[in-house]
Amino acid sequence: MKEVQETAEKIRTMEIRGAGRIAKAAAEVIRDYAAGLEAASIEEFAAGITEVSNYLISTRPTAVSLPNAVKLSSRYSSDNVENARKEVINNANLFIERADKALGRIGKIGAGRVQDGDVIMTHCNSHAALSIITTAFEDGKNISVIATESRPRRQGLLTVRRLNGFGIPTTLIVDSAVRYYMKDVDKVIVGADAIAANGALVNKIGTSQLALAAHEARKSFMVAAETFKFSPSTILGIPIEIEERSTDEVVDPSVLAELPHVQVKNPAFDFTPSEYIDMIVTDIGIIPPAMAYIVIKEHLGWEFEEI
Ligand code: RUB
Repeated sequence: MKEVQETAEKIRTMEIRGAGRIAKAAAEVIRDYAAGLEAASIEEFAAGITEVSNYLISTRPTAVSLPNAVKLSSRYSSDNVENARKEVINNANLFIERADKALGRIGKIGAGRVQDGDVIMTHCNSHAALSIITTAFEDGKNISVIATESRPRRQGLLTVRRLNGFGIPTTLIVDSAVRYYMKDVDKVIVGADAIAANGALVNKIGTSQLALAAHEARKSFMVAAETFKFSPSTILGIPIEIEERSTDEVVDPSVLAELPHVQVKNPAFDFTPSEYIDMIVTDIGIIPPAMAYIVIKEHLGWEFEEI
C-alpha cells in the first residue's frame, strides 16, 4: 500500500502529470499492488483491488485516462486468487504497452498532417501533441512552434525545454498573447485530458481560448489523444468534473490574506466544444469529433453495466 500512496501523492502534487503519464503510473502501481496482495479469498482480493482503484481515481478528477486505466488494468474474471492476480498483472501490462505504442502511432499519424514550413501553436505540456510535433521535425519538416506559458503551473516551460532538446525553433509566449500571435500560426495542436461522447474536449485551462482564436482566424485545430482519453460515462450524460486546484498556485497566501474582499479561482481545465475541433489524432487514426462515441463503444471495451 505504501507504493500506492506514494504514486497517488505524486499524481496529486503533479510530480507525475499529463493525462497519459498519470494513466500509465496508475496501471503500473495496480500491477505491482496485485502482484504482492495477500488475500485468503477472492473476496479479499476484490476488496483490496477496489480500495486501491478508488483511491487512485480520487487523486485527480478530470483526466479520464486515470479511471479508464484503472478499470482496464484491474479487470479479472477468475474466482481463483492466483488466476485473478495473473489477469490483473497481464491487463495492466497490456495497458502500459498500449499507452507506449499509442504515443508513437499518434506521432506518426499526426505528423502526416504537418506541412513543411508550418508554424504550430501548442498549449501546456502534452506528450501526445509533442509526439506529433517532434515526429514531423524528425521527418525533416522545417517547422517552428509557438508555446504558451500555461499559467499558473507553467507547464509551457517543460514544453519549450523538450522542443529545444530537439533543436526545434520555439517561441514562448504568455497565455494572453494567443490571439495576438494566431495570425502567424498554421495549426494548433493540443493534447487531451478527456474527450466526451459528443466530441467536446477537456484540456488545460485556456485551451478553449486557443480554439476560439483559431476558429476566428480559420486556422486548423488538432487534438492529439489516445483512445483511452475518451470518456465512457459521458454517454450517459455524466459530466466531466473540472478540477479546481489550490489558490496558492495563483497568488501567494500572504497577499490574499490582506485582501478580504477578493476571492481567487483556479480551475485546471476547460471545455472546448466539438465545433472548434477539426480533427482528433488517435492511435487508431484521425477522426472527426463526431466519431467519439464510436471510439468509446468499439475501442474501450465499454460495457453499460460497468458505469
Ligand atoms: C496537462 C494537460 C495536457 C493533457 C494531455 O495538465 O492538460 O494537455 O493532460 O497530456 P496537467 P498528455 O499538467 O494539469 O496534468 O498528452 O501528456 O497525456
